[in-house]
Amino acid sequence: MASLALAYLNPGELTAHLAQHAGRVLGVAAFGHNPPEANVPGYPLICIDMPVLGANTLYEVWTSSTPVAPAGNAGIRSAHNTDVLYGCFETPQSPGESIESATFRAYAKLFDFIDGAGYPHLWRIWHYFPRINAIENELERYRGFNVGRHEAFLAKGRMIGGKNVPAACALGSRGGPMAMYFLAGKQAGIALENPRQTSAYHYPEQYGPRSPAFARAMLAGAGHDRKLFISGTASIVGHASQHAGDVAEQARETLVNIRALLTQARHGGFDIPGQDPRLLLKVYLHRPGSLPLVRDQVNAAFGAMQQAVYLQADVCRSDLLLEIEGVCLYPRQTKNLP
Ligand code: 3EB
Repeated sequence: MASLALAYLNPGELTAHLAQHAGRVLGVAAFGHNPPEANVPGYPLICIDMPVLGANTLYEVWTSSTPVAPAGNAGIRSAHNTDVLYGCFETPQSPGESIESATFRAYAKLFDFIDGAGYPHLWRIWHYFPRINAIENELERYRGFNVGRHEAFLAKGRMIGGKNVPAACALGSRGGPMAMYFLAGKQAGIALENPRQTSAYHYPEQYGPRSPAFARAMLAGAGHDRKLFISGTASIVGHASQHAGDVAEQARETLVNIRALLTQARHGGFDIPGQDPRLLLKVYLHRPGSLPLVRDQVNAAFGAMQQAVYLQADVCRSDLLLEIEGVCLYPRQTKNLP
C-alpha cells in the first residue's frame, strides 16, 4: 500500500533525501529568495519568494513509499502514486486582471485537472501571493481571492461546506506570481471543523463578500497511513480575531486552536492509532523579531513531538501576527488495542 511522507529540509539535506527517494518524489516546495534548485528537476517543484527565519531556504518535500508517475499538463506540474496526486503551478495576474479573475482561473484549471486525472478529492492546498492585505479595486486582495475561489467552486459544481472543501492556508509572499500547490486523493478525506471557531465558509460578510472555501483540517489516507492536514490556524475564536497587537497571546490562542483540532480527530471515532503522533509545523510570523518568543511557546506546547520551521509572511487578516499550519502524522499501529 502506498503511503505519503513529508520532510522539511535545509539545502544541505536536500540532495541526499532526493537520492534516497529517487522515483518516489511527489513534489517539492522551496521557500526563500531565488532558492537554489536543480536546473531541470525530475519532480514537480515550486518556488515561493518568502523569507525563511534562521536559514536561506526551506525545502518541503513530499514523497511516496511506492513509485510515482509524472502527470503534468495544462500548466500544472504533477506526480502521483496510486492514492494521491501532488500538483503545483503559478498564476500570474494578467495586466489589468483582478485577483478575483486570476484566482477563478487558477481554481477552474485545478479542478479540471484533478477531475480529469481521477484524483477529484482536494485534500490540502497551499496558496501564496504578494500584497495579500493591499486594497485593489476597493477590495483587499485576500478578499478578492476569496471571491474567485468561491465562484470557482460553484462554477465547477462543488458545494461549499462540509465534505467538499480542503484544508488550506493562504499567506502573503514577498513577491512573485500567485503560487499554489496541492495534494488531491482518489478517495475523499474527512473534513474537520474546530468547535472553538466558526467554519470559515460560514464567516459573516464583514470579512468579505464571499466566504473562504476551506476546512479547518482534513483527515486523509488509509488506516495504516492516517494524516491530519492542519489548515492555517490563527488567533481566531468564533469568527473574531483575538489579542490584537499581542503576539504572545495570539500564539497561545493559536496553539489552543491546534490542540482542539487534534482532539477533534482523536475523539471523532476515526480509528486513529493510539500512540503519540508527530507534528510537522510551519509557523508564519508577521514580525521576524517574535521568533524566540513564539518558538518557546511552540516547544512548550508540543515538545519533542513536534518539528517546526519558521517563515516571515503576511497573514490574511492584517490584525493577525502569526499563523501555524502543518501535518499530524500518526504512527503505524504496532499492535491492536483492546
Ligand atoms: C482564518 O482562520 C485565518 O483562506 O485558505 C487560514 C487558513 C486562513 C486558510 C484560506 C485562511 C485560509 O480565517 C486565515
